Amino acid sequence: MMKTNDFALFGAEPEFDKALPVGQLYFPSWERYEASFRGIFERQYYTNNGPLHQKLEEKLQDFLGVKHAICVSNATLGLMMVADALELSGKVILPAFTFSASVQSLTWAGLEPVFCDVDPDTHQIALDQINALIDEDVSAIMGVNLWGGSCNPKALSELAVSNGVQLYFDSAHAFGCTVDNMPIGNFGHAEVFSFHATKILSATEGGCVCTNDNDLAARLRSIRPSYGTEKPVSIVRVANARMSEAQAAIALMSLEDFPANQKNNEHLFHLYAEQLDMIPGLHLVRPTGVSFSNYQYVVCRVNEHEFGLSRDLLIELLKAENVIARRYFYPGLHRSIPYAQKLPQYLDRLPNTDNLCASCIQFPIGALVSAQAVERICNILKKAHQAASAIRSHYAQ
Ligand code: T4K
Repeated sequence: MMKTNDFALFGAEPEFDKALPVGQLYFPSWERYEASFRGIFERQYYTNNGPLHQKLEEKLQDFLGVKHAICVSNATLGLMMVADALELSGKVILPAFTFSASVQSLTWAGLEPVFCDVDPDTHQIALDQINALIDEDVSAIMGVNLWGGSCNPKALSELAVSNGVQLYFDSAHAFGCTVDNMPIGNFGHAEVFSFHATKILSATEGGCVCTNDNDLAARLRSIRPSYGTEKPVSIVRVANARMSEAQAAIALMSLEDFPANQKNNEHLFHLYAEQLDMIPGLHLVRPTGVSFSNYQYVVCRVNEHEFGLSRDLLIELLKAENVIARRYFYPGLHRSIPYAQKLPQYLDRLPNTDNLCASCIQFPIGALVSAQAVERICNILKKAHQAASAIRSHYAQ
C-alpha cells in the first residue's frame, strides 16, 4: 500500500511555497503600468468616457469585428443592462450550470429564470431540451459560452427565431474565441464579456457588452449612463456601470498581450492534457464548438470510483500543497438561494447539472502558472491516485 506521508495534508512540506490560484491574474510589467498611469495623472481625468476608455472601446471593436463594444464596470451589470435594453419580460431560459451572476442579473431585472439542463460532455446548454421549456411567458434565451468553448450560437439562434424569442449571451468565459472563424461577440442581440482579474482579458474588474444593433447600442449607452452617447435615448432606468480610466489602462495592456497570454494558456492546457489523460478517473473537458479557444480554464470531471478519491477530498489534498483548485459552479443555480425555495420544480429535473456540480474541479492555468508548475501539479495528482486507498483510510480516522 502507498504511504500518505509525502502529502502535506498529512504533515509533509507543501509542494508550493506560495498559493497557486485558479484564474488568469494578468499583471503588466511595472514600467508599462507606470507609463500608462502617468498619463491618467497628467490628464487629471479618472472616469466618464475618458480617452483610455474610448481607445479601449475602439480597439475591442476592431479586435472582435463588432460594431459596438460598450465597456462597463463588470459583466454582472452588463447582463442586467442587456435585460433592460432588450425590454425583456416574464421568463428567460438559461442553463443552471453557470456562475450566479448569470441568473442574478435576471432577478435584478425582475425576470424569472427557467433552468435548462446541460450536455454531460460539453457542459453547454442542452439544445434538445429548450423547445420543451418555451411557453408564452418566455421572452428570451440567455446562452452561456463556458470554459473557452461555445454553446453553439448558430443553433441557438435558429431555435430563438423559430420560437419568436430574443437571444443574448453570457460570454464571460469566451473572450477571443471564434465560432467558424467568427469572433464570439457577434452572435444574438448582444454578448457580454467579463474582464474580471480571473479572465484572460483583465481590467481588474470590468466587462463589455457587444452588439451589432445600433438602436440597442444607443439604449445600452444611455443606461450605462450616457456620457459619450451621440444622442441619449429613452430607457427604463439608468445604472452606474461606468468603466474608469484605471480599469481601461489595465485592459488596454491586457488586450495588447492577449496573443501571448492565449498561447501560454494553450501550451499549458496541452501539457495538462498529456498528463491527465494518463490518470484514471480524471476527464478533461476540451473546449468544444469553437474554431479558436482562449484556453482560460482547465476543468476536469472526477470519477470518484476510477480515481479513488472524491472531488472534495482531492480539493482538500491540493489545498494543503498550496494548489487552490476549485469546484466552481456549486451547487448549481437551481439549488442556490433563493431559487431552490422559490422554484423547487427544478430540483429533480437537472441530472446532468447535478452530476457536474458534484464532480467538476478546476485547476490553475494562466499568467502565474509555469510549465514546471503544471508538471508538479500533475505529479501530485498521479501520486494521489496511486495512494488513494491509503489516503481514504487515513482521512477517515
Ligand atoms: N458569467 C459567468 C459565466 C462568470 O463566470 C462570471 C464571473 C460572470 C458572469 C460575472 O462576471 P463579473 O461580474 O465578475 O465581471 C470569480 C470572479 O469574481 C468572477 O468574475 C468569475 N466569474 C467567478 C467564476 O469567479 P470568486 O470570487 O469566486 O473568485 P476570486 O475573486 O476569489 O478569485 C479566484 C482566485 O484567485 C482566488 O483563489 C484568489 C485569487 N486571486 C484573485 C484575485 C482577484 C488572486 O490571487 N489575486 C487577485 O487579484 O469569483
